[in-house]
Amino acid sequence: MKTVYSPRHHGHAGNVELVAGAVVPAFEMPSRAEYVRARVEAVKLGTIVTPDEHDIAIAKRVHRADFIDFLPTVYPLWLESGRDGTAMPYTWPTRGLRGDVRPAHIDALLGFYSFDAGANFVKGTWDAIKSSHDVAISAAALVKGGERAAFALCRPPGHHAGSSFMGGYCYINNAASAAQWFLDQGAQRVAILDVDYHHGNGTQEIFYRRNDVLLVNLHGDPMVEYPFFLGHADERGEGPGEGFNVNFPMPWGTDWDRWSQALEDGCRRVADYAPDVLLISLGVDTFEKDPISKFKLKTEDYPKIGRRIAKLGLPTLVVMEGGYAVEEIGVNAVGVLTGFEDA
Ligand code: SP5
Ligand code: ZN
Repeated sequence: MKTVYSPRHHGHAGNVELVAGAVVPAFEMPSRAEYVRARVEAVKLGTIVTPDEHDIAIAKRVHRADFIDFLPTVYPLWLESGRDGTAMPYTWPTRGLRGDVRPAHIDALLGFYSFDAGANFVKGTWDAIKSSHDVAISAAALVKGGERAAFALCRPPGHHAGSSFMGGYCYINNAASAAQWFLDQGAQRVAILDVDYHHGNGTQEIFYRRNDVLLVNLHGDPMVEYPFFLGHADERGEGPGEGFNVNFPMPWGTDWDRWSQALEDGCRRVADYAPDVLLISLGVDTFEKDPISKFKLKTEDYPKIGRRIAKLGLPTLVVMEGGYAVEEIGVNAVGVLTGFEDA
């Protein structure tokens, strides 16, 4: 399988985030993508290609245009306001405040377009966001062109980004945009299987009222786990989308035995839907040694994930999401892909 990768992710570096009341170096860092790329090369998974440039209008099919247009302006506005370093929000229009009036100040705009303080900007962030989206659409084009599968080595990730908000290291929802791109290219039904440790709240929000995208999410129980405010089992979709959203929240400590049962149930839902194409939101933060997560998957489990997905027999686009045990991220993520190829 081919991998699409862009070196332009490198400029998105040196970010900080808030953890337990302290500002610390962000867990989402450039070496993540480099460990994955190195492992793709080491196991000779297939050719690594650089993405083509794709019109950002593609992303506006799943995101509000004003949100997408805001992203390249963030860091220039931040500098204009006399700051440097990391741009991040500190206030949000939550209950009791006006969320319908777009403010003018950069501090307010950051909160207006975010649900947390986890999608921060440095000088090279916009270029990395754009390149990550180019990676996803270029890899989708490989699948559309007849490849059985392709790997979009996206960085930054995307599944927490919704129609008009960023958060959780995510800005543009690469998987959602690629899913929409397949539909716009003539696909009738698309399925997304999100195996990242965290619930893909952005993807869920984007497709919640739609019946042309089935979304299956396996993740930590939002009662105790980030992003906390979405991802419960009773969220099944709304209106025409009812029944097209499937959540499998699982408790801290979940191991392969339990997790693989949810994978089996999720794969059956995908098979029943019989989509034209399958997207995998691939996070390997389910790993036992992940520094911010509490599942117990082992390195030997990742190829089994790939094998089960391959058994669906569908054209498949794998989109990189999370995973923060940096030194093992390559072995684990590429383990899913080699498992897929071996099936
Ligand atoms: C794409 C993705 O995986 N985003 C995850 C964003 C998680 N942000 C919240 C991190 C909360 C960290 N809690 C840290 C406990 C460290 N001991
Ligand atoms: Zn995650």
